[in-house]
Amino acid sequence: MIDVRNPEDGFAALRARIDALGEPVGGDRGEAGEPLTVGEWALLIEDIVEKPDDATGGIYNVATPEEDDREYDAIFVGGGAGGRFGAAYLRARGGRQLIVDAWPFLGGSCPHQACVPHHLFSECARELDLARHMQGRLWYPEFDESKASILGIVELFKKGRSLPHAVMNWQSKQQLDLEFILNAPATVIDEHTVEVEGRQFRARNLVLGTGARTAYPDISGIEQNGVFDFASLIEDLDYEPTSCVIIGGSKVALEYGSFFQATGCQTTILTRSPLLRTASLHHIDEDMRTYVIDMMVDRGIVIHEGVEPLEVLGDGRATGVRYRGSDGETVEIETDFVFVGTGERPNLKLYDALGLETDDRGFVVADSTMKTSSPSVRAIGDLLGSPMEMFKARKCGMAAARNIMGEHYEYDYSEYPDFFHTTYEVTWCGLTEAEARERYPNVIKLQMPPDDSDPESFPLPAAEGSMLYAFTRPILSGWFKLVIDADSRRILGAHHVGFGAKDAFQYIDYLIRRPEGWTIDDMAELSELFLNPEHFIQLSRLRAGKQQLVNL
Ligand code: KPC
Repeated sequence: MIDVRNPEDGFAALRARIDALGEPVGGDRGEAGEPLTVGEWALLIEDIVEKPDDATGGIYNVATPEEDDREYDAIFVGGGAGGRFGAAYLRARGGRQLIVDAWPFLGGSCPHQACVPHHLFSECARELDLARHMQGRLWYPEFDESKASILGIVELFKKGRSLPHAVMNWQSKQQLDLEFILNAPATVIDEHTVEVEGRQFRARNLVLGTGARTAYPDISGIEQNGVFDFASLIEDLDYEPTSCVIIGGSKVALEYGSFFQATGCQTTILTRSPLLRTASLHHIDEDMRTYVIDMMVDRGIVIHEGVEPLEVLGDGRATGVRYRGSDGETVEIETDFVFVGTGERPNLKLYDALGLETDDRGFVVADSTMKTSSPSVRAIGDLLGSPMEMFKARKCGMAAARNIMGEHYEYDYSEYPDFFHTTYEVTWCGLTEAEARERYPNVIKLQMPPDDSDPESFPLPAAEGSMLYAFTRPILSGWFKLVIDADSRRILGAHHVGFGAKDAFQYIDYLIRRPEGWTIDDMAELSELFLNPEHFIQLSRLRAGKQQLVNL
């Protein structure tokens, strides 16, 4: 056990342990009796993570009865995005909270195995794509695939991930004043009680936020070495893959597949459902889908849709995948690297004692206040199903906290801006063109490149991140569409493939979903920071003078 709250009590031993681990990054060393610095937290976390059989026990930041003797308003089981943000909100409202997490850091899978490495990989994919495309031109050397190592990039991430973890612990303790127990699994005893290392903690409410894990398909050979998901890729990869077969067509499959291919690892995607038409994704514009998939194929990714994976071949180590193609024929493909991207499911074993209602896919059922079938238990984030995105987890946590603190607050996450990466950023919100035409009689669009152009020679869109493509092979520089109801002049949907526009979609989504909406005329009033990556403002201004709106 480590108590990081009371410097007088056992703290010297902790600092001695940290001292023995070396210099913190940047020499960020704290004084005796002072709280741990970010650098010291990083050393401690890395030490624990690197030793799976570590006997350190829980890391406690729990108030003494003298400091706070109130009953807990909530115990957050899981200190990932949902738990941490929910706990912070509840604390900010004057409540008392406790987070319990089995990992030695707060922040959950995001900084450890999921969003943060994914963003690193997607940035590498984008850089590698440009370097490959520009090779031999300007100052770009011939592209050397041997230097674009999946293993090397995974190792780079693993070497650096303790620092973001450390920031989460430091911020939660020093700035947010949260109570937590880390590096110790929780046992849920009943709807008010959690046991940690033999000690029971009671609260008015439990908030469950332990996330989801990849759901492997039940096919022979899937448990062999050489088969990975987004989490085990980080923890277990110890060789350089030479080719990749991805089983599944989720966002993760598209994103990691684009990364693997960009490094030069020939990647084949085997998916039952057509890509980007899975039920967990909504509002995928058909033209956007076409551009995304065409550009993946352009980069050399092989995509087989409508197929059924039958077996991972190999004798303890994957050597190939056997699948039934869309024509019914059985096919074998050789590979030394199988990646599973079939979506995620929660593990609810921890909550057996609660008997929670679940849906037919195994997700917890909760109402819009996050309340489960057990009235004092709320569930948040990926436990509830899609969208399995950061904003939803964090806002679920906040919604749970607000309700626990006596406010009636409903969170509806049925509509939201969405995104994923290939070698591009793909971002969208609102209605597709087809959905808009079903609901409104007079729909127009602003689109680049326009339908009747030759995209190979049409040099827009172009902005930061796509200029070099625009001046060498214009079709690679992106695609976008703004969908507008010509009668009300309201913007109904926005769809973008390119670079640098993702942030705008956080705001566009909010604006177009306001009761009063957001019109082409409102858009034309904005001041574009030219070349603005999504081009929406200037194109709106070019058309807004027209009483009868038409396409552009
Ligand atoms: C640095 C960062 O935002 C990635 S890790 C986020 C974890 S948390 O803040 O708890 O949502």
